[in-house]
Amino acid sequence: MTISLRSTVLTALSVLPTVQSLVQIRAGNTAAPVLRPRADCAGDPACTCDVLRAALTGDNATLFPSDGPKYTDFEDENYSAACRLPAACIVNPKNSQEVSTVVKLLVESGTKFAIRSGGHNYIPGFGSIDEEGILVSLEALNSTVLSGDKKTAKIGPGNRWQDVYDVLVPEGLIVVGGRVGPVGVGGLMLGGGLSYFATDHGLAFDNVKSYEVVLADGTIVTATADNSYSDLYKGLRGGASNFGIVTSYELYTYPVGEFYIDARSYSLNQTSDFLHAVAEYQEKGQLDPLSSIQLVETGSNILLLYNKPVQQADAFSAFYDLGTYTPIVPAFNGSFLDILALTGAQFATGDVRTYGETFTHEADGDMMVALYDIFQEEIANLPAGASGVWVPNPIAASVATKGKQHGGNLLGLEAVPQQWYEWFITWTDSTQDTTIWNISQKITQRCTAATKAKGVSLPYLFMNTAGKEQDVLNSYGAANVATIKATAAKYDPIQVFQKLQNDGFLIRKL
Ligand SMILES: Cc1cc2nc3c(=O)[nH]c(=O)nc-3n(C[C@H](O)[C@H](O)[C@H](O)COP(=O)(O)OP(=O)(O)OC[C@H]3O[C@@H](n4cnc5c(N)ncnc54)[C@H](O)[C@@H]3O)c2cc1C
Ligand SMILES: *[C@@H]1O[C@H](CO)[C@@H](O)[C@H](O)[C@H]1NC(C)=O
Ligand SMILES: *[C@@H]1O[C@H](CO)[C@@H](O)[C@H](O)[C@H]1NC(C)=O
Ligand SMILES: *[C@@H]1O[C@H](CO)[C@@H](O)[C@H](O)[C@H]1NC(C)=O
Ligand SMILES: *[C@@H]1O[C@H](CO)[C@@H](O)[C@H](O)[C@H]1NC(C)=O
Ligand SMILES: *[C@@H]1O[C@H](CO)[C@@H](O)[C@H](O)[C@H]1NC(C)=O
Ligand SMILES: CC(=O)N[C@H]1CO[C@H](CO)[C@@H](O)[C@@H]1O
Repeated sequence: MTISLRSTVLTALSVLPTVQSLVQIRAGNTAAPVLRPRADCAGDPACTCDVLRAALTGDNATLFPSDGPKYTDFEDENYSAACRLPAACIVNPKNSQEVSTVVKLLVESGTKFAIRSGGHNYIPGFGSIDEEGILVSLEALNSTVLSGDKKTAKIGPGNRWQDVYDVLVPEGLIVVGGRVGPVGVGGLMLGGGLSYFATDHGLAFDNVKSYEVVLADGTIVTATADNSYSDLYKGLRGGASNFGIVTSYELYTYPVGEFYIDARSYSLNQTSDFLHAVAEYQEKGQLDPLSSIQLVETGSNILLLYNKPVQQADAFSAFYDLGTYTPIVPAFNGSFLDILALTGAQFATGDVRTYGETFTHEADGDMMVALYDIFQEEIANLPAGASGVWVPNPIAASVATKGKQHGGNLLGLEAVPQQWYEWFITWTDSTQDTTIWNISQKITQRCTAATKAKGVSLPYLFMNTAGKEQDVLNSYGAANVATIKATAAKYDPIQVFQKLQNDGFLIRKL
């Protein structure tokens, strides 16, 4: 299907007149072109693409399908192959002024668009759009600049976390960001952001000092906790892409030294004991804010991390007590970059399609085992070539209280130990998409029903791992939804980000 859509676009483009004759009218003697989008650009993304090609300068600024491999290199950035859609063109603005130019032109011409930072969201249509619209790729906004006093860093949304940490860790610093190197900054920061420092510092977006945002009218504003855009600042701690395009995140830095790093694999026969150990860790070990764990894959692979060089950490006694395991690497003291080296290689892209969903429950070992069994039952129905991955994320009560201490967010989190699930299915054959979707729905329905039946269900849905039709914003509670709506009404009164944005966790869907 993709190929025939592409050739349709190619054919359409080949009959268009040249760009310059359409759009550049010079104003007096100044070199700057005044852009006059043709009135008949309305509803015609290819026409708007021509206007954009004239407006943005430099390499790869506007790429058409007819640009061949250059275009496909940028189309293919998405993590899930199901998200590689053939946009009419891809624009790569180089700075916030160019993002502003793009927004103004999209609005004037009424052209549909999608915003993409790292492309790791795996819902087709969120960070991607087909030939009915334009993909605004923020990849070129990829700088990481440490402040003079090194207390904060300004980070472009187009960065991958690996590049951010490569700059900061040699300075003895980290920011509260992603756990896996190739993941994008822009989307992760909007959804909250789960790091190895959540117990100690809260979510990634609880640690933002300021946001630079391009609003619907093209103005570029900086929002902080106490300037005149403090409501926008607060709104962005939950309201995601409902208000504007974030062009920079200024994050607080924290000192970092060596970590205790222990990557282990327990036998699948021990899964029940292993999941109970996770629950026990949440009860006791996780109270130590220097500790964190990451479950790596279905079954019992785990990363035990301690933010200090130690021989062993009492926080992990529930795991030490489990007995036999296979070391993935023997425990060592290493740098934060060593952790990324361990996790980064786990995730294949290429032609792999990915889809997953989320749900939340209060920490409870027996519940975890029952849910794992449901997942195993359901993925037994997957078609050939597909497989499932089950990842509970243990969240400490302090994630909610730290968020409050850092000014508060709009997620409506309860201060109790809890599990945020992230499970996903990978496959390659696109004819299996509907089957996978159906099985995914069943997994979420059955797991949610089981947590409700036991009275341990929590309403919160983690945006960063949520599925297409999950009611993420409503899971934050009515008062927080009202705040998000009021913020959107104030900063986007003509509803550009509702009417022209392709998809997302948008208030138009509530
Ligand atoms: C292998 C892997 C590991 C992961 N690890 C973690 C983890 O450790 N912690 C965690 O919290 N999450 C994690 N995630 C989930 C991740 O946070 C989401 O996939 C997130 O969407 C990725 O951000 P991105 O910039 O790559 O996404 P994109 O797909 O580019 O964007 C996601 C959404 O945000 C919107 N958006 C992006 N940038 C902007 C912007 N600047 N302004 C306005 N809207 C924007 C997009 O339109 C889209 O709707 C992981 C995902 C994968 C696949
Ligand atoms: C333009 O894109 C190509 C990939 O097709 C890449 O090799 C090149 O480095 C890009 N140029 C810039 C300035 O990003
Ligand atoms: C940042 O983006 C520019 C322009 O797209 C590219 O040339 C450069 O290689 C990127 N830097 C990193 C660290 O990815
Ligand atoms: C797991 O259990 C099965 C069935 O009880 C047994 O055959 C197998 O040897 C066990 N494997 C390990 C690694 O203990
Ligand atoms: C890490 O360093 C500490 C302090 O030097 C040391 O006591 C400990 O044995 C080291 N841990 C490992 C796993 O090597
Ligand atoms: C998916 O579910 C829908 C609705 O229940 C059903 O009509 C359809 O046949 C299912 N498709 C597949 C491939 O399982
Ligand atoms: C960033 C990334 O993973 N790009 C890959 C996308 O998929 C194509 C094939 O479909 C690969 O060639 C790219 O390397």
